Amino acid sequence: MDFKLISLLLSLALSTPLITLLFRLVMRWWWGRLPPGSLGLPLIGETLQLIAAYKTENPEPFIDDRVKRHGPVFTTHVFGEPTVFSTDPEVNRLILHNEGKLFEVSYPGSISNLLGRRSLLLMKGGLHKRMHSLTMSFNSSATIRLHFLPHIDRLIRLNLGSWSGRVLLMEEAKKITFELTMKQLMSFDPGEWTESLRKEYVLVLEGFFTIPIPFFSATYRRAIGARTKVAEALTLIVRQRRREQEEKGAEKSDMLAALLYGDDRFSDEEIVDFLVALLVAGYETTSTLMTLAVKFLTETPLALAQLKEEHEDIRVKKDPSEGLEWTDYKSMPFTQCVVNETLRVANIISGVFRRTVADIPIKGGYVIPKGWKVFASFRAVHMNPENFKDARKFDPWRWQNSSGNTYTPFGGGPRLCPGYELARVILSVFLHRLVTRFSWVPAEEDKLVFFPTTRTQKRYPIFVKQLGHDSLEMNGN
Ligand SMILES: *[C@@H]1O[C@H](CO)[C@@H](O)[C@H](O)[C@H]1NC(C)=O
Ligand SMILES: *[C@@H]1O[C@H](CO)[C@@H](O)[C@H](O)[C@H]1NC(C)=O
Ligand SMILES: CC(=O)N[C@H]1CO[C@H](CO)[C@@H](O)[C@@H]1O
Repeated sequence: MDFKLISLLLSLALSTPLITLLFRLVMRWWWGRLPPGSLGLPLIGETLQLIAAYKTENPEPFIDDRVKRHGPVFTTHVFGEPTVFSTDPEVNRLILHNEGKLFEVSYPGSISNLLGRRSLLLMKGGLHKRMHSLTMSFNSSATIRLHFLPHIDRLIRLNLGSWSGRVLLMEEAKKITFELTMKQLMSFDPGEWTESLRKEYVLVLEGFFTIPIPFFSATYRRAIGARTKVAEALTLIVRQRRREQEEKGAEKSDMLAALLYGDDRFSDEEIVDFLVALLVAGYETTSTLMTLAVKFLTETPLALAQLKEEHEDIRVKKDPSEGLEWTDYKSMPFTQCVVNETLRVANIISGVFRRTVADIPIKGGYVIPKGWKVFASFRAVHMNPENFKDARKFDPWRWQNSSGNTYTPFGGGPRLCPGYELARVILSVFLHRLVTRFSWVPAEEDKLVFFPTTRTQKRYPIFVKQLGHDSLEMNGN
């Protein structure tokens, strides 16, 4: 992080309170019916307050204060631009469902450089539609059931097989999700090559949140370098698979096969950017989800006990060497409540940025001007006691009675996250193998933070102990 630079800017800005005041008055006059709010300091706006709040376990005050002062939709200035911030489920729905019509996707330039110009997150219009429907087809239950479930189960067992004593849960979860993603995308089994690619990947990801001033950041430059290496490695794979296809025809049934052999004729560059983006999407979010589910369960012993019971029932009915089947996955109702509640409390995707393509009237008689940045906060909706009783409490049982119609853990509309079904299956299988094989206790106190990404500060170290019944079996294969 470029703290020196930030503090320099800060002192510069603080020395000019008059300019701030003037700026605000001009903004108010110019934009008339803009949702109320404060733009904070010139240049950096309220970015520092936002970051400070999200670095604690309790970021709610940043939003709550502003909602109290200005209402559920307010104007602020974060990450280099004035931004309309929505905490209102109705306005969020408007934003998500009018993608491509009234709003378009918009991320800071530093992020687009890392993802690649052609990545799914940044794509617009027809190309996005084609790529998205392709990934959505991979989300379908049938594909997961037929092609991925056996691999998911096998790779998770293989990884858990090497656990003993102290385990850094977040690191292990990342290793598992990376291996799973490589398998799904390109049919690669874990090995030295995937592990060295993963190391480069970690560098790319570190670059993601070095905003606000990426140009000066060493981390960011290193990330761009790492991205080039990852892209080169993937380009070789794509070329090789194209050659194989010309010689032998399509043999594999992974994502790369769908990209290469479909009717869309994607270029190598398009495919590589797409793969990079999918690796980013799967890797960080799914592994965080796995880690936090375990953390929340550990802190809620009643829920853990009920979850264990559900999975023991499945375990005793099966031969130890047998893999999990789709019917097993479908007989985990309480696990699904745990998955939903983990997603709600953790808010791994805390919201989405968009840009307006027209003046957009919203409730309260306000107008978001054309070309403005908006942020639809999912977190604010999920943490609002009006939508969820005792909103800060991890309470999986709440899902037994309600389906939560303000609940959007994976976004929605045309950009609904394509991996959501897959993430649910991975987490469910992981929990099954974990609770039927190990007991554990936290090795250290660890804290949840939300910036730069949602994670625990110490990567959640735990001590694991094998349970008696399967010490001789289940060594994976
Ligand atoms: C769910 O509903 C049942 C019956 O309607 C009720 O007894 C139970 O307390 C409810 N559970 C929760 C968590 O609200
Ligand atoms: C979990 O949330 C989804 C919405 O994403 C909902 O359709 C589903 O019914 C919920 N599951 C449970 C067990 O409540
Ligand atoms: C659960 C779900 O949304 N499945 C979708 C996955 O993709 C297929 C094919 O595009 C859709 O038909 C499914 O509805």
